[in-house]
Amino acid sequence: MKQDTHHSPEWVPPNAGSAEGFTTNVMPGIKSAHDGMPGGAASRVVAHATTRRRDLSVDDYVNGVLSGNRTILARAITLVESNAEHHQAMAQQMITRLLPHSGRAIRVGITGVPGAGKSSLIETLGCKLCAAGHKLAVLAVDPSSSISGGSILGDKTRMELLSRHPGAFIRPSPASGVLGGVARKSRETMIVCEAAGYDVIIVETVGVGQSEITVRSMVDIFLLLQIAGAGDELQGIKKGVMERCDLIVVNKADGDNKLRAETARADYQRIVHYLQPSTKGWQTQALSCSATTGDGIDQLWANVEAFRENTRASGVFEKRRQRQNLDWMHNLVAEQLKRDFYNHPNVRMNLPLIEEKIISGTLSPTHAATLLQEMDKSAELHAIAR
Ligand SMILES: Nc1nc2c(ncn2[C@@H]2O[C@H](COP(=O)(O)OP(=O)(O)OP(=O)(O)O)[C@@H](O)[C@H]2O)c(=O)[nH]1
Ligand SMILES: [Mg+2]
Repeated sequence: MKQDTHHSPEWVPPNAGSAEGFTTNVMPGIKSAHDGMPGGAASRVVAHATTRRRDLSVDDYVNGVLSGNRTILARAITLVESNAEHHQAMAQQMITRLLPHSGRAIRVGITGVPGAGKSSLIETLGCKLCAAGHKLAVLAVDPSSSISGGSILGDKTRMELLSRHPGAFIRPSPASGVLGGVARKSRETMIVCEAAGYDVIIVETVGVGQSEITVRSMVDIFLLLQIAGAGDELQGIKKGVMERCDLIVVNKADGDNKLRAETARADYQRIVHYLQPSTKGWQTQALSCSATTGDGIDQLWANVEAFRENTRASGVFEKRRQRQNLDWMHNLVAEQLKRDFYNHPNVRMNLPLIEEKIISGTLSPTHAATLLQEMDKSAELHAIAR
């Protein structure tokens, strides 16, 4: 029987014949209503048949990830991103077992204003890297998803070629939680991808606010993508951002824009000499490239490799990772303490009234904080007076 692989469920081994006892072919759902129910309008969409996926054990996750199974990798990341408590417990066990298999990739952060061409650059660079035999994972840290619930980076569409490449794995930003939580999940996602054999990890983020600092704290090398011509205020170029990056790359150096891009590059190259370098022993470089034509992309990657060699030799690379691990631990502790605090029954019970009192001016924020902390220490339930 001819297999319609498109509808083959993902648990089916690629070589499974029809005699394997698997449901190896799922028929597409029927589009028009035909359930015989009164009022069944033809326009009603009938849901596709859904299949319950088998729950995986920690062993399944670990073995699947280590063998490079993409489906399990994707599910392992979903586990990491889950806020459910039993998922988090499993995720921690999994991460602990994957950690010894991680750390061998180069971790590259890319920031820049919306439209600078980050995704396009990752597409062009990524295709080159994959063609050269690298395995590339692209992650996104998207500050908008923590505020509005929407995602500005969750677009696979602009990395269409790359997303079809078997050597590439693209994962949009986790869609929930405060940025701190998103960062924790992205760190763990990075570990999972490295354990699955990805040797280049690229983290894309939009250059707004805290997200840059967050991404800097989890990558080895940080790249600021710029475009010539947009005013500095538009690009949000503050001294701080430039002092956090190791490479400044002026993108869209093509066509009419080539000359302006080159001028901008030269300006940046001059400026960086007056700034504090982001990485000890490495002079921040200004480059130009075009994600569209591919010009300058090889040179860009050569700089990333030079950075890695240089910082490895000086020990700065390893030191940064050690410090990042310490920060990671402290962030986890802070996050956990905060969660426990707000989950304490006394705090949960009294918080709404306390907030009311602060708003009406009958309780000072400092007093309120002290009150809450005392409640948090008490094992007995205690309601404050109105
Ligand atoms: N001419 C030219 N256009 C480019 C280049 N790189 C990107 N673009 C265009 O710039 C627009 C934005 O590119 P993206 O790659 O989506 O930019 P981004 O920085 O990822 O944007 P966000 O994800 O929204 O923050 C698209 O229309 C691209 O086609 C380039 O090198 N040259
Ligand atoms: Mg993008």
